[in-house]
Amino acid sequence: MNRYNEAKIIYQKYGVDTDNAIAVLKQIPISIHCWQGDDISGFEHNSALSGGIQITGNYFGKASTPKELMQDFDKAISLIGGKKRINLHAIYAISDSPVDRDKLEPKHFNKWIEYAQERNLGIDFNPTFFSHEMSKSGLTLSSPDKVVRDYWIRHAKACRKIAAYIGERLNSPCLCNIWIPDGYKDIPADRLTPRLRLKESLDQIFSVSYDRKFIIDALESKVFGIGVESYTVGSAEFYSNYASKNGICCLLDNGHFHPTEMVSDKISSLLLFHDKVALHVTRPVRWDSDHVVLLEDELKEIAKEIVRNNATDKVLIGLDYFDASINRIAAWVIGTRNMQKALLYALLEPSKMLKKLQDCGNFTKLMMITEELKTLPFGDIWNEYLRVFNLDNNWYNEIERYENEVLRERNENE
Ligand code: RNT
Ligand code: ZN
Repeated sequence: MNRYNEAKIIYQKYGVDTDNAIAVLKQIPISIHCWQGDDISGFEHNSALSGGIQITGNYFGKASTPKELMQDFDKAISLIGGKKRINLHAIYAISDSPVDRDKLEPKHFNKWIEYAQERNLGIDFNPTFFSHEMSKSGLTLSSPDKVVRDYWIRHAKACRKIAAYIGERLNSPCLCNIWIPDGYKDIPADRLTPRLRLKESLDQIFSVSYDRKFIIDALESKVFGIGVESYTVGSAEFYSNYASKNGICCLLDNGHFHPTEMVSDKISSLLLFHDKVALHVTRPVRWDSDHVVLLEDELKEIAKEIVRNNATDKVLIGLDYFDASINRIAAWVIGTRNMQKALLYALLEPSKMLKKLQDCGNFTKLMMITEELKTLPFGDIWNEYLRVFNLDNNWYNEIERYENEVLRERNENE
């Protein structure tokens, strides 16, 4: 008997159907962020990364053109099984001549749409409010300067139009996520007015309505950024209230909360009041450092909340990390596979039985089973999932080959 069949019998003893777990996992889309491929540089080529986020490392071979980024993304997705989406930012517009961000149009993303169509990918989208002249004060939609605010309102409106167009062309709703860097380094004299301005800017942005079949608007909160340590305009409370009142989706980035606050614990509360919840899954190490996602406890707990609450179609899973110190393509593969592993781990939980134990107060047995589950042959089920896609755990050879044949060349030509 092969290892999968043996493992299957072991899980059956807990009432878990491993074939079903694999079938469900195959259908859960993961939105993979294009920006891991080029350290969030984009194709504008005229400003450094700003907005309180930072990338460290200078591993060779970074993509610097649409062609290179697409080629690298292709390599990554060839090593990842299951449903995938690509998450783009406005700075990845493709155009022969420079286009300012408030003048972006759907046509600047046609190449990405073709790319996605050829590979059966969905697309998600983000306006880019950082790394730009107009955000050098650190403020965008909450700026006291109306010229600045209006510029970014035009940008956000242009991006919503683009997202709705992408969603329509691909016949799959495009998540359009707004994250702004706005905040202050030191203790503000007025916390209310910047938030009032942000609220008014958002009201203008959302005054145009689109079909929810094509676009899902989301707002991403944050607690602090580098250089913006004391106050963030778009806080969790601000956006969760704004989102509830206006029928907009909240996006939770698990690097955007206080270190002992857990995003896994927040998902159920949002699910009760919203039809969708979006995630940026990342790995904060001591701060919002955006390390590559590993198969850690909090990741497993997030996956469990999605699976056991039957929310695989309500929680939109996106990744958001960027590491420039290792091979960027491997970073994509490792992080995305880990998200899928966490989902599989959750799908292999006898959750009905565990919930029952909780309800009848049998916490000893609940703890005992939860711990026993940790040493079941999970790896054999994961390998079977990979096998379905003709993949295995020896994918790194391919990265090494690509590194030698493609990435090293790139560096020499620079
Ligand atoms: C920043 C936010 C935001 C960005 C991306 C590039 O702290 O997490 O989501 O990482 O939009
Ligand atoms: Zn994020």
